[in-house]
Amino acid sequence: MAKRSSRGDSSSKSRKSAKIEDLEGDVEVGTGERLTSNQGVPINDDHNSLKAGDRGPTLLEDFLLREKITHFDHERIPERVVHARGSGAHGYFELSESLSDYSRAAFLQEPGKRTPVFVRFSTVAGSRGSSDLARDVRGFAIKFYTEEGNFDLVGNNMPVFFIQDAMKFPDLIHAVKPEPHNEIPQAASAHDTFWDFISLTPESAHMIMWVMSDRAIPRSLRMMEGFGVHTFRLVNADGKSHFVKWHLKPALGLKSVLWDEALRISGADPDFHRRDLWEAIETGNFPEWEVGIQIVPEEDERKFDFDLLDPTKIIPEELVPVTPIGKLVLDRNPDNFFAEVEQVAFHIGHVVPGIDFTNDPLLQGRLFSYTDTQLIRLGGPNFHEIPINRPIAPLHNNQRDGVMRQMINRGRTAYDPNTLADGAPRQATAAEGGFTSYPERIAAAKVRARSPSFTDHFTQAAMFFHSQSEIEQRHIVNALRFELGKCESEAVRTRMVYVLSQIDDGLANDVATGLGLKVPKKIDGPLNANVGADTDPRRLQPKKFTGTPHDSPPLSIVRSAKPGMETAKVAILVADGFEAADVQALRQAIESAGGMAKIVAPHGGTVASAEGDALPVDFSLPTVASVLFDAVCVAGGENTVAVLGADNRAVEFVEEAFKHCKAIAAVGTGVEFLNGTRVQKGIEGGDPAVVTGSEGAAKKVAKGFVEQASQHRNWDRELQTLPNG
Ligand code: HDD
Repeated sequence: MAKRSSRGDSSSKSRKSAKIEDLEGDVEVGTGERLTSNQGVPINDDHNSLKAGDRGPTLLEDFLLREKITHFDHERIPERVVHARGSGAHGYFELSESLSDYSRAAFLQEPGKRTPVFVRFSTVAGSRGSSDLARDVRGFAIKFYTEEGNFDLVGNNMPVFFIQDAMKFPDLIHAVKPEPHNEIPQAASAHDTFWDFISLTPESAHMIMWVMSDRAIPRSLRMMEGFGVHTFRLVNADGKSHFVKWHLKPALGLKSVLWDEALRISGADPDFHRRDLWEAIETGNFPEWEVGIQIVPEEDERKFDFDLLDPTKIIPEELVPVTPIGKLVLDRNPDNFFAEVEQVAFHIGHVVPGIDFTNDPLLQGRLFSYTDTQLIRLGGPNFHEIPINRPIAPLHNNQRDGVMRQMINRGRTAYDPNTLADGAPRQATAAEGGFTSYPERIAAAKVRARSPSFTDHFTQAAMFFHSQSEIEQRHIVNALRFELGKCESEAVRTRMVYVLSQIDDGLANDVATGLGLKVPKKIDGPLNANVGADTDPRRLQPKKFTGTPHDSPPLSIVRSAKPGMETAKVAILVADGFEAADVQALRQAIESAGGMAKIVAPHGGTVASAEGDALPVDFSLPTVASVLFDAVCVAGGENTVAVLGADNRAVEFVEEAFKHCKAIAAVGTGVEFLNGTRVQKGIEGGDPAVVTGSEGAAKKVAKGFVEQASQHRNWDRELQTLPNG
């Protein structure tokens, strides 16, 4: 039965958390009800339209058919212009440190306080149905349902952005989206228009290093960082302001996949990230992040050699450490994807008292864009009434009517000031929690211009590149070779290689070699095309980076790796006649380390052990690939060599796991099977992440395997034994 909401006043006192059942609106429970029309009329036959005779024609009178088809015809709403592909979950933010010295926001005062949240993760470039594993920035948008209203932190998994001024956002997005003449390629930046724009926009250099790094192909949404990107303000009860940058660090550590793997995953399971998030929450492995902030006193605004208002810059953690302030936990999947994940409307301008903006020109432009977007996407100005968007704080104002208005406002006054309603709703004083904007002093000429303090585009790009481990640098080079290799225009490729040479000559040379190009000594015209038509082109031209780069280890996934295999998915490859003791030892070791063991066999159903016991198969080989697992084990058994050795899919399974630097274990005849594959090279070369043992040694193998799988990958394997590429 549908639950009816109390209508008329949105200040429902009973709403404590963001659970959809608690929000006003009708919730369909979905068990035992009778089928009805949208008018509540019970339906007797939902299989046949109303016809003149059982061979037709269908009658216009059939109001049930017409209602059903009409609703169906209108099921789609415009997808997001950017960040169309997403997945989301409910959870909470728990404060661990009071921020009362910095902010008056109610949800930041009492340690231990929990605030309900809804989080939506996304890719940027692809459309709704695109693959999760595109090389792309990931959106990380959090709606905090605080008692003072909703606060949205609409961030990404990278702490910088491509451009400095919102004026260029439509150009950036037009350049990265599929090319307009043929709508190719989907969810990919590897094409001419993107690199044409980027090569003319050197302010993107730092962001390009991030997007070409493994950060752009995360192993899981649960294993990536989140950043608010812009410098924001926190304002305390005395009106004192501090600059802040928001950070989220995943409890499971940062992990990524390889590009070759990403390509395979896109085919094997395009919902890889969405499924992973869903399954983790369903199995009680709640994704968790440490939330932190970098705090800069107002008086220190100009002490850095970059501008705090420039969204292409980070504050290196060595200069201002991240102060942990709490944790974000996601513990509930949505009930309905459309109602929640699709209709959630984020806006960087949704702030609460105690949180305020800076003049970052990208942030300022975003303040306009988000409401405008919701108007077109969700159809009108009442999108805040959709359950997922409703604040848990009471809502009273004189806004009225509009498309799909849900609230039935009582009374005759819809204006302020009034006497007829005793002046209600009245403004709140600051002491009562009324929002007051930070009174930043501004004395300036009105100009279309960019600050010269925004001109250094290469110092932090070089810092990022040099802070990476050897393998990560190699991945950046390979990513650039792939992306630029897909560009048809040699002029674009050459120009881009020149831009790279402004960051680092070695990087530019390596990329150029892969493209069969030479790095040009100079290019025609100015490097920075992002200047006004009448601006002196020498102004705002960035300089090549020539100094010693700052080394910031937290920028590297490998250097800041957190060992462990919690929630790692491990395939145990078996054939009929397998050694039950092997499976048991491996499974026990994997599960006690927090991993998940999955039985993979040539066929579905069950497999029989040497003793004849049946073991349920989780996945049959035709339905999976080893790219969907973090590590692979092979159990011994009388048929292991004959059956798995003769099965191309089994051979490919272990060879790919080897190629992707994953830990591999084998016991008894499992080792013989591996010796017939490319993994033999690893065994012979003493690769520590290929752990083998003879029959009966399963426990020892399992122990060694868990140690190796806890390292996530053996990157040395790629450096030493696998060809570059
Ligand atoms: Fe944006 C969506 C993050 C710059 C205009 N943006 C959107 C989402 C995220 C971000 C995570 C998806 C929210 C969701 O899940 O529904 N955007 C960013 C970050 C930026 C950024 C971190 C730079 C620091 N965005 C940016 C600019 C503009 C926009 C400069 C326009 C001037 N963004 C939009 C939008 C979207 C959006 C067109 C599309 C769907 C939506 O807003 O609700 O308004």
